[in-house]
Amino acid sequence: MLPDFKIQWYPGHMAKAKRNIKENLSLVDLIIEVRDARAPLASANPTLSSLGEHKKRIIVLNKADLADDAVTQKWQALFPEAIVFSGKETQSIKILQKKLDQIGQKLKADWLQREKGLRPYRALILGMPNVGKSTIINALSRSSKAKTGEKPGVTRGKQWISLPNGWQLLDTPGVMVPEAVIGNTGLFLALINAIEEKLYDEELAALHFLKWLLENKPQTLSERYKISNIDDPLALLEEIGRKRGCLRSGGYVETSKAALILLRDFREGHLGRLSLEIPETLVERS
Ligand SMILES: Nc1nc2c(ncn2[C@@H]2O[C@H](COP(=O)(O)OP(=O)(O)OP(=O)(O)O)[C@@H](O)[C@H]2O)c(=O)[nH]1
Ligand SMILES: [Mg+2]
Repeated sequence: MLPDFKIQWYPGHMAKAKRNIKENLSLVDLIIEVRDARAPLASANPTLSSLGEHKKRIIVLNKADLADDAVTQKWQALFPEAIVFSGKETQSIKILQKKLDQIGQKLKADWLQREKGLRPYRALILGMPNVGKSTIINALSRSSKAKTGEKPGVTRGKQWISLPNGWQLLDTPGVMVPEAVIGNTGLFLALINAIEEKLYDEELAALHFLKWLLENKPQTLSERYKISNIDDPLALLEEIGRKRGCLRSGGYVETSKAALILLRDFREGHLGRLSLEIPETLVERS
């Protein structure tokens, strides 16, 4: 039996995050909520969403290039308003740009009707750490003004970035939602690298991920690691370590290293396009 997967949250973090979001919301006309297309529910922001209930919102399912296309289409059918996005594909940038243009035109018409002066349209980019908020801003502004990086917590402070189409986007640090972590949510957040590594045990995350793969996508293991007849997560991690040269003298396998290889393989798409959450499984479970 694997021990439960747990995340060590900082107390007080959430209250500060809420205060920041409230402050930022008062500055903008629109919320662009970025989620990860591989886990659109785990990477949602239910608590924080309720703070901005009265603001217009666009949901962007980012990193679609890493998710299973067929599954993403199902999510799109459930959330027809959501924009499926990949920072790596120009087509999806155009779709988001068009959406912003439409909303901008509506705002302008409304301001003119109410005889209000014109000003730039403003949007707040909101989402869990590492979902790709800054990358989206850079894609839209065709610049690299927003700092991006493969670890969570890259954006530290607020930054306004202007787009050629009259919008100003407010980049913000990613926000975690500890209250919302139930079932596999914490594990999925760790896998998509939305949680700082010091807050959880990476080897345990890898073992839980292997258990999930065995139950949901066993072919991934044979395709990537050429392993097909092991059905115990720890034995599987050891075998991955053996195949990837994570060995110490005496044939001892460094499973902590093997865990990092597995996590990196998933995050960089080497396990193929893989969606962690699938609408059907959610329906079956409820
Ligand atoms: N494959 C893929 N990678 C992406 C995509 N969007 C962003 N990334 C990568 O994901 C990582 C995180 O991107 P950021 O834009 O820094 O994420 P963020 O949400 O601003 O993160 P914080 O500032 O830490 O909250 C970077 O390594 C990006 O290159 C995408 O659509 N596809
Ligand atoms: Mg950022």
